[in-house]
Amino acid sequence: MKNLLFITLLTFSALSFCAEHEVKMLNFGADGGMVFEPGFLKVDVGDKVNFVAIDVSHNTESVEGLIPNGATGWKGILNENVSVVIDKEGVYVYQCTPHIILGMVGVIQAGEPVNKDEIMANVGKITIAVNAERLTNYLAKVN
Ligand SMILES: [Cu+2]
Repeated sequence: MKNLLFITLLTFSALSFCAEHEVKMLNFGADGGMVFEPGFLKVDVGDKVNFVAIDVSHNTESVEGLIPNGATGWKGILNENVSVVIDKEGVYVYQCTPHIILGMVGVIQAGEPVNKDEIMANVGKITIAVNAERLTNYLAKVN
């Protein structure tokens, strides 16, 4: 009986396993000033992404129209750690709202990039004055 319970628990934990990923909100990182690190992340549907407010004055917010159809967006407040479960397959673009103008933007790919064409068609709506190549580079990693 004890063995059966043990096997049941093992099976359950194997089925419910989802990976967790960390994205840091930083004043300075490998890609320059005011960045998410890593700025591009590839995950599986059901994985959790933990945005960690290492430095102050940052947030994370999914960009309307630049996430998969039917996906749940998110909007963190300044200085807040946010955990997001990625619930739909596709590409997600997110920003730090006060620093999007400085190119503080990130991309998450979950499974197949089913909405990449839509993203590429609409990404020009984001206004970025500095470090605009970051978003271009992150989107180039989507495949
Ligand atoms: Cu920021």
